[in-house]
Amino acid sequence: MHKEHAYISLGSNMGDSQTTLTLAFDEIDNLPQCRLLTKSSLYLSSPMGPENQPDYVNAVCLIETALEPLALLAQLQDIELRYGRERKAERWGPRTLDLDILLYGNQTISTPELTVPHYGMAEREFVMVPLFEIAPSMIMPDGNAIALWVAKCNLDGLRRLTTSEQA
Ligand code: ROI
Repeated sequence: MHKEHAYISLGSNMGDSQTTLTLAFDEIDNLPQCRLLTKSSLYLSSPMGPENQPDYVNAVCLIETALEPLALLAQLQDIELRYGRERKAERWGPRTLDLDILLYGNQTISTPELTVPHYGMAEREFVMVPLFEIAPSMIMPDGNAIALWVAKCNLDGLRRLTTSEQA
């Protein structure tokens, strides 16, 4: 069976976000033909987009999977729905659980359903910092070291939750 490595981002700012993310790691590990290899700490982050919404809890994980990208996306969307995700009209509004495929092997994917590498990841400190935590020597799709991408991020609104703060 052919397996690929994929990085997935997790985010939540409605309900008990820390518990949701902790449970989501297990859900991902339990998906068919998926194994969770590494997870980051949980981070508290100021909302990107509309500011009149609660802070987010964010994290990323690395999985090994035999699912094709679109099959993996469908499984992640199924988890989102089971955690109460409603697709609302408001762009960039609050959400109970958001799961995105950041990277899938070294593939570039551009379909109406899925864009990989994830289009906004470079500007999102709440993605890049947890990613740097679990993959500090990664070379990004543009050929640069991840450390360079992180160095360009604004880290003001981001804080790693300490062990004692985590649910
Ligand atoms: N802002 C933060 N801090 N974290 C997120 O996960 C997140 N997700 C989003 C938008 C609304 C863009 N803002 C976010 O989808």
